[in-house]
Amino acid sequence: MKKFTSVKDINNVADWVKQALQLKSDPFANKHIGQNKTIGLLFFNPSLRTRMSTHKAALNLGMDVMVMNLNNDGWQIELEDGTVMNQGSQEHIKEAAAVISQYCDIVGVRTFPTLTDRDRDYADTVLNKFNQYLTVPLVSLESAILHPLQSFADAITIAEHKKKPKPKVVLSWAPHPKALPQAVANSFAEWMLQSEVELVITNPEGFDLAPQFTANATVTHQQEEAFAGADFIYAKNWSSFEQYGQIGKGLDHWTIDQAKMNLTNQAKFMHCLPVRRNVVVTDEVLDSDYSLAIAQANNRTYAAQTVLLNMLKNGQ
Ligand code: AN0
Ligand code: CP
Repeated sequence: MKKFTSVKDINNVADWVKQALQLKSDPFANKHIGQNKTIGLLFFNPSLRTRMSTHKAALNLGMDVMVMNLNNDGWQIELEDGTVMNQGSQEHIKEAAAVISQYCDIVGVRTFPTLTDRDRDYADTVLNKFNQYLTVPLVSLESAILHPLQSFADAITIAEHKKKPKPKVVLSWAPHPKALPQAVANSFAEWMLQSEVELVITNPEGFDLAPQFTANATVTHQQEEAFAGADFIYAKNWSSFEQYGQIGKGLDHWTIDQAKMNLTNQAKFMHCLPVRRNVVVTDEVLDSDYSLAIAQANNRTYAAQTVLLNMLKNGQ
């Protein structure tokens, strides 16, 4: 496996979830496989879960880990070919990726979108330039448009907690004061459409996700209608894809609270974290015993470990 940047890089979600649950039950079984192998984790943006869970996954496989915060500690990287580099950028991606490939056997990259230039963001330029110039396998640690390690962990969590073969899973938009990427939502939709679930997406008008990730999904602008009979409520804010990068105004009634959860089939509540309390979701829901947010974060380790194990076994 040369790259893990989307659900398209794996053949079967259910098989991968099974592998992850197997690893979770015996996390140190493959401790020898990563011996004398190094993973480099490159961050252009902040992270708690992705950084620590991917690090832990690598340690569980016996790997060495190098973490680099590229924005603060690295040279400013140029991505365009043929540029006269007499402005801000100090090092071209060609050299940076070639050098990093000598130090690392696997590389992870986190990069957020601009939320101002939709074409550039949806071309996933930073991730794809690394993919082009690295000579070792690449793991997305959340790109401008997708967050596959998160979605994989979410699929594992749903498999662990579902009470019927084909649960109703609702992805609900929720309010947020700042513009956020669509990556988590795009990716969750993409993975759920490849899973044995009934996916319903609910968001205000003007917040429909990119059709390339949501084709065949049911979309409704009526949140309460969507919640009826739901087995899982997955909350997430995203800024507008249509009015690119705009945030919602006057949409506070989209906050997820107990009254809305009462409309569901005793649904579990999910969120990728970090979450703004009493904006996205009320304390009562997040602190309830049906919230899976902390369990999802735990499964990030086993999602990452499954991906890294496949790369170590079949990466070349
Ligand atoms: C990011 C996002 O929405 O993509 C990362 C989530 C994993 N969230 C924030 O920036 C708050
Ligand atoms: N869920 C998630 O990816 O969290 P971090 O941004 O803290 O890594």
